Amino acid sequence: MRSKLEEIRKNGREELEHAQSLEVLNDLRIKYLGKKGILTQVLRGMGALSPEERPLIGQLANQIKDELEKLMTAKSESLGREALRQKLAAETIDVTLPGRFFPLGHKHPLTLVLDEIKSIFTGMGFTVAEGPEVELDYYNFEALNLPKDHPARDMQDSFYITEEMLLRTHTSPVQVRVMQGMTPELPVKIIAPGKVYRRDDDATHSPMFHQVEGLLVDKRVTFADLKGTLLAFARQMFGEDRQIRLRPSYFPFTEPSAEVDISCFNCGGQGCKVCKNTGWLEILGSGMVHPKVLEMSGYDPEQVSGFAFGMGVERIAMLKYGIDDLRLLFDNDLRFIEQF
Ligand code: 2U9
Repeated sequence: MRSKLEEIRKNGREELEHAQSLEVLNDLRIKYLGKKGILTQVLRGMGALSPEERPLIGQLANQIKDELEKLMTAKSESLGREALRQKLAAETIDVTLPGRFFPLGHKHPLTLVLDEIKSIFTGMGFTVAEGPEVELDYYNFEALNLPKDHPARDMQDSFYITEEMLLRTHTSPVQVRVMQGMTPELPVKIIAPGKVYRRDDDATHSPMFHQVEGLLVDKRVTFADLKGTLLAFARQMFGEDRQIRLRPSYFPFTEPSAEVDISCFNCGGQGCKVCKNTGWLEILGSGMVHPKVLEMSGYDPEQVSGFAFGMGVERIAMLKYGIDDLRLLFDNDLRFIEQF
């Protein structure tokens, strides 16, 4: 038994010495130390030994088992190191190659303009309010002094979902929701940016476009406050030497109402191609909130007053960047978008 064990030790050492791969090493582990391995078989046969011999042989077998295990661990480490060395030697990295180019995206011109408008008004103390694009007829029309039979509804031919629900035609319903949510608290001082939908589609109209509307309701708000606020906006957006001009207009939700023009930033008001020789460019609509609109949203028109305005973001972007076709803003042609 002793000589058999010594032979296992000798063969094991030799075979391990010559193992050239982790696979061969694994086979040897099974061959010598596995459940049906050579050493295990010998240990199983120890029952036939005399009681004096048994502990001595057992001790020797365990010694050999330990030795072979240690040799296997050492061999496994050295084979692993060698495999890694060979892998690294075969792998050539050319550090002189140019790096990979990851193009960085940037903001769409409409987002740039929207961000700038928001920043100008938040700088004047307005808060940004948002609301649903699928809206109830009540918030979109009724509460804005546009009852069912009002002729001005025709100008905003809409996409209806049901008789009482539609895609909002302006962001005014957001202001109505905010007013009704906070009445009688003052001031209401918000802008409402977002997508709006109308049945229009040509070089200057798209069925979906963006608006920013503004609303200030407080005690003693006057037309002069409206004019001062819009002048400050025009100058920050289009240049410090801009002038504004207000022309009488009509909206069902404001009274009086006014269209707002800025002096042409291209010619300074002399007349040129950009302003079609008028010296002025129309940028937004505005007015004092109609007493009925205040009343319907829970404010007493005898106690408070307000101004409101609205602008089309696409129109502002087209003016600011000299874009002549609205559709360019929605085509997503990188040759166009990358210019901003
Ligand atoms: C409430 C009360 C009044 C919002 C206003 C305009 C004038 C206006 C147009 C500009 C170009 C729409 O995109 S456009 O076609 N808008 O001229 N909008 S006053 O008035 C409000 C809004 C909410 C409660």
